[in-house]
Amino acid sequence: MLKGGLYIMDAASIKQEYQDAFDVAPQSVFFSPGRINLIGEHTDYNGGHVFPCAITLGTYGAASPRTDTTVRLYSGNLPKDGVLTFDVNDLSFNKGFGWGNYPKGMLYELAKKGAKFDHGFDLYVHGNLPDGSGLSSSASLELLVGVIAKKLYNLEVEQMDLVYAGQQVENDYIGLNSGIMDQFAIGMGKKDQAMFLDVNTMKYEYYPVDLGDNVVLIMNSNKSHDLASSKYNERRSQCEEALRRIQQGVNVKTLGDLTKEQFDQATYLINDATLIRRARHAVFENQRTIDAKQALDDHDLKTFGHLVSASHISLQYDYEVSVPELDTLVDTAWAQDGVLGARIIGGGFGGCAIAIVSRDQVDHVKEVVGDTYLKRFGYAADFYVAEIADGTHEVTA
Ligand code: GAF
Repeated sequence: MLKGGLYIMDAASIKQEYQDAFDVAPQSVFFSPGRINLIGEHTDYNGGHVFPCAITLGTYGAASPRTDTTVRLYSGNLPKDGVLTFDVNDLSFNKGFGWGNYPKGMLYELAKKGAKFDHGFDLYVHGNLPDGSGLSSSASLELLVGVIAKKLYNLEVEQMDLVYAGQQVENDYIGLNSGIMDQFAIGMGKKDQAMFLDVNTMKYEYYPVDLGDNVVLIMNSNKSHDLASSKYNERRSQCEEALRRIQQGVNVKTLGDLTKEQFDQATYLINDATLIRRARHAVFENQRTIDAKQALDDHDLKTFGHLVSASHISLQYDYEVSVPELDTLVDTAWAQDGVLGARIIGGGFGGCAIAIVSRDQVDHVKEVVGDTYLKRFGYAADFYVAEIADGTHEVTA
């Protein structure tokens, strides 16, 4: 069923789709969310803080064990790919295997941790995370398969083990040197709660998202961020190089250990304009994230909104991960009454931005931002009010 441009799914419909694809009913059904991030972008792999939440848009999966060692995969989003198959005795990466590498990679990483797969399974997935939108459909799929494998093979693993395995799929199997934020938010999410995570220590707290009369409006540029992985990896290496140079004179383990003042005094050690801007983003964004949580503690939504917008400016000019499409969404939102702040979310180079908007101004903001975007780029942006959801779990139909 389509509603507001989005495919609306539930456990019953995914069961039916599985049955149509494989001719029998599935044994179990699971849901894995996508994620947004209130603030704290490109801080995770720099040892800083992040403030994400899982959302109700995500990926459904229906699965049943098989008696042989074959795994059959089918995606309701990519029917043209047909059924992908592999054997649990060969979990090696294969570029031509496309989206199937995420489930296969998850089994590969779990096998490295000692999981034994003595039989295969059939899996049907269907998600309503818009394609290439930066709401983390890949981490959603990784955690989905992790939770399914835990159930089908009676694995003795904690949800956090699956979170780490998901990150390893990205880093070691797929080759994207991402941080832990997406898998963490998706695996550990709780309804109506954000998670304030210090990646240096992996200590976190759940934080009720109370934005008063405001909502988080997701603004999807519909410009895919698909080709962003090489630039993402480049940003990460630039931060690592800046850190190496700082470490010549200052005793720190990560950029997240530095205060803004310590960073300022260490810039002479970096002594390169681009590296200074990259590292400055990481250090200042970390502090902004801590300050944003404090602002919410103080019920100071105005300051929270300013920090959200400052994050965008830093991502645009210092980190250089924005694109005109995202800047247009954000700039236009900033100019509207009832918008407390707006910024790009996720890795960048396309995908989504968020705006913190007064509930009674949402329709107006969607209309003005949508019209401006359509006129400038010739295709439409999409808008969804974020609903904050539980992390990956089995659902009953
Ligand atoms: C992507 C990555 F997967 C995350 O780890 C994080 O670095 C994010 O970009 C930027 O904050 O979503």
